[in-house]
Amino acid sequence: MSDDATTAAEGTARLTVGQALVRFLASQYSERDGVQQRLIAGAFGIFGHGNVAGLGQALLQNEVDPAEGEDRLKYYLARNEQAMVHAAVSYARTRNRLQAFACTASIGPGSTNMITGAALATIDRIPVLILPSDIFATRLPDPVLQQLEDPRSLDISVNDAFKPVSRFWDRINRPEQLIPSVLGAMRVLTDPAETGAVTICLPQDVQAEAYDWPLELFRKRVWHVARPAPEPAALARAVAVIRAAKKPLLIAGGGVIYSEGSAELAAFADATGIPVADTQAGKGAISFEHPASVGGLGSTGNDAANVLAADADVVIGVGTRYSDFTTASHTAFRNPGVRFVNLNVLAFDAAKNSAEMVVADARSGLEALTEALQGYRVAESYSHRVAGLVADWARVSDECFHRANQPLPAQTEVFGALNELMGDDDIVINAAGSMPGDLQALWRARSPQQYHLEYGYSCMGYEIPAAMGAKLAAPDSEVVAIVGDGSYQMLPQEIATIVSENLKVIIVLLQNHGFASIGGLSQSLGSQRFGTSYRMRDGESDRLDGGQVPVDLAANARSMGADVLEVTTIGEFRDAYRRAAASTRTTLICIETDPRGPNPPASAWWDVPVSQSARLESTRQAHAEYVQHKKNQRHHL
Ligand SMILES: Cc1ncc(C[n+]2csc(CCOP(=O)(O)OP(=O)(O)O)c2C)c(N)n1
Ligand SMILES: [Mg+2]
Repeated sequence: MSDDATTAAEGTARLTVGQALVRFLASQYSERDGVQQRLIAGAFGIFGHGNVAGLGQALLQNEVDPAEGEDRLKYYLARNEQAMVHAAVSYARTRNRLQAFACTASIGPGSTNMITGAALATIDRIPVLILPSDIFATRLPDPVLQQLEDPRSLDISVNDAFKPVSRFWDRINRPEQLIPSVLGAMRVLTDPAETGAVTICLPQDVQAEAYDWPLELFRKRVWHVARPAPEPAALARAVAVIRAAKKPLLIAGGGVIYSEGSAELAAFADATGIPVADTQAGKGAISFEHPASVGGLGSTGNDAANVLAADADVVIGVGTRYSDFTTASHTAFRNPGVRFVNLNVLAFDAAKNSAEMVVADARSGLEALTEALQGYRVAESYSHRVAGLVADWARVSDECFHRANQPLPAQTEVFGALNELMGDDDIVINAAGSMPGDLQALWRARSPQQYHLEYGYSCMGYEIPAAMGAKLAAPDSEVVAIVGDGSYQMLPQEIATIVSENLKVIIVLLQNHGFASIGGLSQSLGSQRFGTSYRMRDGESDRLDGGQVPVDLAANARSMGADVLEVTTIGEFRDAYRRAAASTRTTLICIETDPRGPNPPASAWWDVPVSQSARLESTRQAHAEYVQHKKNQRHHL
């Protein structure tokens, strides 16, 4: 952090903690590559007794009667606290982590509703500022409504539950504690290695307490988002490993996109011929049209990437955290001598799989690697093999995209239509269900922004609020949330927020009356799809195996102000998409799809443990298969 041109003002201002926080947040900026922008773009919130008179009053005053020189911190009224954190995360991700949102909630349930969102942010390494309200610092009226009372310690509140899911956690028990706290919070939000959920708990009395703040606190501050360069010795070690490689494979993770390193990745692939596979967060880091692009890798990856991974002698992981889906639960890399080179801004990730570590920004690291690898190129024969595998998979993808399944369309046909109809700068959003797997295997991303899959936390319900966040971040892009009927029923209510903000998004609802994903998984593990489809409880069997539940999700979306188009065929879906794209209003397109797929052919495994002992024959069989798969699992030491 360094000082901007503004001069330090003299004197103090008497403000409440809430007012000081709002004024401070409105004057924070981020900077990378010479571009400055507001760090905290706005605040989502839901008020209750914990924040209505503290932070709520401060946001009101900021909106209607700001102090001289005080910038606006725009307030957005969400419908659910978990959802507003999802929206905030989606915003920050779409802005490549250079801008974030604050989220304010009341004490108790309002605040704990945000824990899921905080976990998602921290796991996905996306900045979000979480402002839970907290119990009275004075403790005079204890126990207040919604207070957890811990007989062992009066210093514990429900907000302590944010600690394991936050990269920074603090509680402001006295006004002046706010000063080091907000400075620490901004540092973590803008540190690419440390970023995630940043939580500052605000006791309800302290929020309203006045203090004489040094005016200097509110001057414009610019937080420089670093691009650490690789250490020369580490670079040399990595280069030596790569130069010896005959069958290398690069894995592009989300870090490439957040560092805006796509051009450098393409230049690296051009120069070296090294094939590039992608993770859920990294798809689009390289265009699918690039000759080195081999697409999705791992449990839900495609055959081309997985065949290359199985054989690779050197795996170069760039900006990836190597989730189990990427490594196929540590069965993807089968070459006995395989070695890893990891380029990551976070040493924790760079060290995975006993790699040669290059701790650096993805973009500056790729640039340095390309330069240092001059003269190195994979053999022609390897490039031919890559091209052949990619062409084979393209044929499989085309089949999945256009299979004319009967009587219900396969969801892969919906994805094919979207992939063809959406523009390069449009954004497709998804997070959970059977869809991420199909999308990872099939989607042909043409830009770093187009493919927005939340697959670190894979949180059902992320999609609709995330569409709002992405639309706020990229107003000129069409934003399309693909949502399963299960996910829809988790968190549909931000449609009302989207409508009230005059935002236009498209929601594609895939109705298959339950969990195609977990249903299929259940069957493959011997659990017979138990409890995975939405059925009425049957009076006679007393089980959930009656008729379909008569829930009308289209009517639900309509009730919140969305236009709704209900279609049955892929032809109708294409027409509906064109209508939705041409409209200025938020539109939900509902289509019933086949819960049994067909899905793209699987080429890798995922470790989900099967009961070691069971009376059911289906479980015993599945366990026998499981034991076979486990044999392929390995440590990379
Ligand atoms: C919040 C949350 N709860 C539970 C899960 C576990 N889970 C993963 S997919 C899934 C079912 C998703 O159903 P739906 O949205 O209809 O998608 P489909 O499986 O039918 O494609 C469940 C319960 C999850 N990922 N997130
Ligand atoms: Mg479903």
